[in-house]
This record gives sequence, C-alpha cells and structure tokens, in this order.
Amino acid sequence: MIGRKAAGFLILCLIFVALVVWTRACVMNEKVTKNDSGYNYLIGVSQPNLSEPWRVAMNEEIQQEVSRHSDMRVIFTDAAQSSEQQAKDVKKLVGYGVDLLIISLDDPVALTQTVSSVYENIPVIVLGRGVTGYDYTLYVGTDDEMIGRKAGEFAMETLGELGGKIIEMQGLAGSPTVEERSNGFREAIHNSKLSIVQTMNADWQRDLAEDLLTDWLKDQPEVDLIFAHNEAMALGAYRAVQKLDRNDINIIGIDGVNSENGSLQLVSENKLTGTFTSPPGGKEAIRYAVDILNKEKGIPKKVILRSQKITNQLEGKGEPRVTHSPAPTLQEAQSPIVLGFAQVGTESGWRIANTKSVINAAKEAGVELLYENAEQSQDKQIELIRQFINKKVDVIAFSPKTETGWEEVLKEAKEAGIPVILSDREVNVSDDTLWTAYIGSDFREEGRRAARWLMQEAEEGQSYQFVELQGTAHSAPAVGRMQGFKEVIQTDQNFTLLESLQGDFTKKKGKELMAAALKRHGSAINVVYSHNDDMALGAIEAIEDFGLRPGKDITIISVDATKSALKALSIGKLNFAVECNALLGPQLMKAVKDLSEGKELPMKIITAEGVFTQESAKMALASREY
Ligand code: GYE
Repeated sequence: MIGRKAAGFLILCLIFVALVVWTRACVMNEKVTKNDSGYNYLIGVSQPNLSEPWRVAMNEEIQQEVSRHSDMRVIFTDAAQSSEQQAKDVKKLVGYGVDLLIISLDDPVALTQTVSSVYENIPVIVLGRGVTGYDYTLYVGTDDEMIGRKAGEFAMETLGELGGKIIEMQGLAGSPTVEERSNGFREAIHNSKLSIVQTMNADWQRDLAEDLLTDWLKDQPEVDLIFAHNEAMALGAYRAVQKLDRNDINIIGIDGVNSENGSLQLVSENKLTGTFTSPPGGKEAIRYAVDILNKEKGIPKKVILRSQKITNQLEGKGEPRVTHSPAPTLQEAQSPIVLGFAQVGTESGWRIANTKSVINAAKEAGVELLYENAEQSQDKQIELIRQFINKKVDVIAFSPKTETGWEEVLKEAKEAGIPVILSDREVNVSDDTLWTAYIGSDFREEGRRAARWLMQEAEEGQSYQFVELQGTAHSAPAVGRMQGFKEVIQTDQNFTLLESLQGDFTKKKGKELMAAALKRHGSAINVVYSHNDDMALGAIEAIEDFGLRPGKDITIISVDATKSALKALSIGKLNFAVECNALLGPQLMKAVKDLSEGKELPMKIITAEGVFTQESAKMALASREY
C-alpha cells in the first residue's frame, strides 16, 4: 500500500505536471494565436499615466500608425502615475511576448533598471521623457535643453527691459527631461534681469501644480511669470492665477498639444502667453519600430523632434502664431533626385571615410550626387551652397566647418525652397527652421564618455595633469567635446588642465602642439585628451620623439575610433577611443529618399556609437570598416 505521505507527494507531482502542460499550451496557444491571427509583430506600449493630453495624443499617434500595418498589433498599459505599477505593466507586456517595447516614463530613477533588463532581450524604444544612460535601442523625443533655452529667451522677450520674478514649475524631480529643460531655461536668463524666485515640482500633474501655486501665490504679490515644464502644469498654473485674480502673471508652457485643454487652445484663449511644442513622437516611434523589427541597418540612437514656439500674438484669423514657417521639404523631386553635397575638407582619416560613405551610399540609393570639397574654407562652402541653389538641386547637404556664419546662405536656400541637411556637424543660427535635419553624433556625450573612462581608471590619490588637443576652432565637434569632457572632469579635483591647444583635427598640428607642450611641461604631463585620432597619432609621435612611452608614461584618449586608432590601441600606444560614427552615407540617403516621398524628417538623427579599450580594439580591428 502506498503510504499517505507518498500518496500526497504523488498528487503534488501530478498537479505540477498538469500545470506545466497547461502553461505550455497557453504559451503555444498564444504564439499560435498570434500567427493564426495573421499578424507577426506585437508591440507593447507602457505609459505612466493618461492624465496628460500630451500622452493621450501620443497613444493616438501610435494607434494610427500601427493601423497602417496589417501584420502589427499593439497593447497599451496605463500605470495611473504609479512607477511601481508601471514596472509591473512592463513585466506583464513582456510576459505577453511583445516583440518590442515602447515606454514613456516620468520616473527614470524607478524605471531605468526595468528598461535595462527588458533591453537585454527585446528592442526598447524610449519615447518622450527619457531614462538615464543608454540601455535602450532608440530614444524618440525632443531636445529638452534647447526647448528650455528657447523658453528662457521668450521669457526675456515677454518681460522686456524691466525683467521680473519667475516661478519655475518643474516635472518629477530626477528626470533628465526636467534637468535639461531647467538647465536650458536658466542658461538663457543668466545675467539678465529675470530671476527665479521659487522652484516647485508638480510631477507633471495639473492639480498638484494648481494646489502648490494657489498656496504659494497667496502671500507673494510680486510674480511676473510662471514657466511650466508641461501643459498640464501650465493649465494648473492658469487655474491658480485665475482663482487668485492674478491674470497679470504670464504663463509659458511646453507640449503644444492640439486637443481639449491642450496648450494650443490655452494660447488661443490667451490663458497662456506662449508654448513650445513637444511632439509626442508616436508616429516616428512606430516607423522606427518597423525598421528595427525588420532588422534594417543604420538605426540611430536618438531621434530628436522639432519644437516650434507658439505665442498669443494672434494672426489675423485669430489662430496662435507659429513663429517660424516650417523648414523646407521636397515638393517635386527630380528623378533621379539631385543632392548637392559640400564636404568640409580632407583633414582626417574620419573625413576620408565619411566622404567615401556618402559617395557609395548615393550610388547604392540611385541618388545623383554633386560632390564638392571646400578644403576647410567656410567661404568656399558658402559659395558651393550658392552654386547648388542656382542649379536648383533637390536637396543640399553639407558638413559646416564652424557653427556660425551660415544665416544668409541658409536663408537663401530656404527662400529657394531647398531642404538643407546638416551632415555630422551642427550650426548655430537664430532660426532652426533654416535647416531641415541634422544627422550626426552627440559630441557632448562623446566628451563625457572620455572623461568618465579617465576618472574610473584613475588611481586613488594620484594627481593628473592633462593637455587637451582641440579640433577645428568653433566647430560643433570641438565645442561639444570640450564642454562634455569639462562637465565631467571638473568634478574630480585630481585632474588639472595644463593647456588646451587648437589642433584643427590634423595629425601634423597634433604633433607640433604636443612637441611644444612637452618642451614646456615635460613629464609633468600624464594625460592627453585629443578631440580626434589624427591629432592623437601626431601626439604619439611627438611623445616618442621626446623619449617618453605613449600609452604608458602618458595616458592618451581620443575620439573617432578609426582603424588607425584601433591599431594604436591594440599595440598599447593609445589607451581609450570614443567612437564617432563616420559612416553617415546610408542615413543621409534614407533622409533624402524620405523627403522625396513627402515624409517629414525628425529635426536630429543621432547615430549609435560605442567606445574602445585596448582589449576591445584587438577584437574589432579585423572587421573595422574605417
Ligand atoms: O571627429 C574629425 C573630423 O566633424 C565629427 O571632423 C567630425 C570631426 C571628426 O575631422 O576627425
């Protein structure tokens, strides 16, 4: 006779086996259901809440774009403003077997880890408000620092010479979006007569904003303007000033959603002084999701959408005034499409690879390329652009030698209705609709990555004196790499800058400058931070001529990560290289083709890039394309 215990154990085993069989059947059934229902891709969308009009618009865009793909389905979740619930929602979506996760989040501190772990198994698109770090496939959103800066400039314009007192109503503390919008705003009003007298966090929520302001404004007679980081809080601010009969206070918001209680309506009803659109990005997220699921090459790391200023200076027909007309798109493309490309020069190995990539990609895409080289002359580049305008090309692309000096010629291109794509370097102009899109890197992040590596490798208590070799003066990569590096390295007292020298991205200049610096400082130099490989390779030769060992006596960090840098890494003469992707040709041609098909381009397409140590360089060297 089987004892009672054994019988109990047997029953437990039978239950367990039944459970396993049932679960497999469900999963199989689910998979079977998926395939049988005639669709291949299931997209999961996780929202922190749907109380903001901006988020409702985001989901509507996603649903609309998904409905254009018969083989795609989408599941939405709403965490009702609970980060804990949102983490559970994400796990549930993964459990359903979604092929790709789209997540928009308010609380990166609570959710970055969740996103990172999902990203290990399936593609993740972060939408709108970001996570910290880069553990995701693609970010689609806005340039929040730029929006903050524009809002600060608008606040100065609104309050005029007398200036005034400002309340800043921020979203959820700790969010990169909040930090960037606030930094941009404060940078813009710095040294002006505007002062922020109170900063509040209303966690992106309308009612909390209303309550906080109602409470604080009661005893504060002198407030001239409220800057709210989103339209829900701007509406809350409006309700508070309305309640307290303080309609003299200007309110600037962000989001610009065209819906019930969205900021477009609030502006046209003169409840907001102005707003900055923050396009939800749902359409773009699904378009890139399709490319990611189809394993297309050249998926960017970030897609930045254009923000427009909308003010209550109403047009004749009473509509809110959009300050700048849109950037040109391509109306009637010729066949084949004609692209005029004004390359900046041949100064570096990176540039040679970039030129080859553009020429080859144009051939492959069937685009007629009018390629010209400006040999490092801005005047020549301007002349080339004018020639392209006179030839009535369909699209113009160029790599601007420096950030400034382009207003006039870009106005001429816009007046001629010719879209301009900035390739690998950005410009600094008053009206960013003078150019249609930017395709390239995040140079500040490249500089941060160089500094972060240095600091993590630094020996305890050791002091470091470094020389910086800058790229072309006032060029976007030199400006960005300097700012990003400085932003991080200045947090560590053990690092002291000896000299920052302008090397113009060439090997010859890098060698000359390093030789001169060694004459002045000798072995006091123990780190070199070079803005590109060519200058780093020149510095290596100068260090050897001086009798020191590059990579050992002096630690050398470079940006670009071309093949010659990986060779130097693999033999220990270079210590670290931050990648800057030169192969922009395919993305440039995709943008040109999208324009020819009437598609709107994102404002910025930021390429995916990595870093190389001496070890990883040895593995990558054989297959390195450039
Ligand atoms: O780093 C350098 C080239 O504009 C990003 O220009 C590019 C830079 C690159 O000369 O090698």
